[in-house]
Amino acid sequence: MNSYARKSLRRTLLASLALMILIGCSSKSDNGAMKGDNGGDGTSKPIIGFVQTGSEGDWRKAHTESVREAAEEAGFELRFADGQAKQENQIKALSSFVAQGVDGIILAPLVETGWDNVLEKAKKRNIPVLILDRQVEVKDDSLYVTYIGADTYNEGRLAAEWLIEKTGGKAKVVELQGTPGASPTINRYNGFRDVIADHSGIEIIASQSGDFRRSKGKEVMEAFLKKHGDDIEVVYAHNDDMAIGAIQAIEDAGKKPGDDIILVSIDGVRAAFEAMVEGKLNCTVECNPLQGPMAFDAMKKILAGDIGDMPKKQMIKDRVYDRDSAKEVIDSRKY
Ligand code: GYE
Repeated sequence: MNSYARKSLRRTLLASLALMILIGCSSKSDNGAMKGDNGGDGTSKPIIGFVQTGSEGDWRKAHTESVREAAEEAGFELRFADGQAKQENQIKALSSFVAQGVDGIILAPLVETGWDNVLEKAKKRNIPVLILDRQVEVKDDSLYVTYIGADTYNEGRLAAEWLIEKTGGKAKVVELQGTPGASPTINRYNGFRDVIADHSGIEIIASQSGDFRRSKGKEVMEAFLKKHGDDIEVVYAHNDDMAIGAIQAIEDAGKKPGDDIILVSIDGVRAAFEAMVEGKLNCTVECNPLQGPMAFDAMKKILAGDIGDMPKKQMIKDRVYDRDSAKEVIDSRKY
């Protein structure tokens, strides 16, 4: 039995003891109600602390929703902490979950580095941590049990491959990057560049962060249009929300998004499918936010001590959609 399973067993024994005391009390006071039992069936639910990045856009909304639903389905109690786009807040929330002695922690880290100290605290208390969605870079990999998320490096590659096919390998591109230091930003930046390295006709003429936000994507695109005007042939946005912001900026500048300027982005949220059907967005590389069920399947195994064959990285498969395929699948999209 590993330390997590031992901890779970200890928790169950303590919970049973607490329950016995409660039953004793309630029969004495004869009030009928049984407090302190959050399972409703005499067993208490495992408690999971979930530290989310924030609420930067549509993808994130779907992600939070998926985790909440999956927790409920799996019979776990979820304590939710919104990092509000600040690593500092996320670290505080993690420390607080450790102090509360939760059974497990799910962390969607805003940025890749700076997690070693707080993860060590969790490890010392034998609280398993599952990294969800974005990756961490830590000195000691045993500080977390497993990572579950998308292959965001491959998404950057897929976006570049689509663009080369579409333009015959010749285009002037402006890039809207995600949040600085976040793993999908780093990976989508590198994946795209690794593919265009062999195609000298694809030129990135400007690149700046729009923080994965619609409003910031619009703002940065306005500045790009002012500076580079008609030179801009393509927008590569690290997520759909920024692409949709850029579409607004392009329209405000009197150009036709999707025709005068080609747009390729990543995520596959509903608004992107709508924009593709309207002809304003040319391509999106799917990044599935419905990661809750996988996270809780893994967490169940972790708490049962069944992690012998659990891979350190569990990646979800992505697909590429363009204006034609968007029309066929838009009604079946779940987010
Ligand atoms: O692409 C973006 C969100 O971490 C993969 O975060 C995720 C990214 C997603 O804000 O829309």
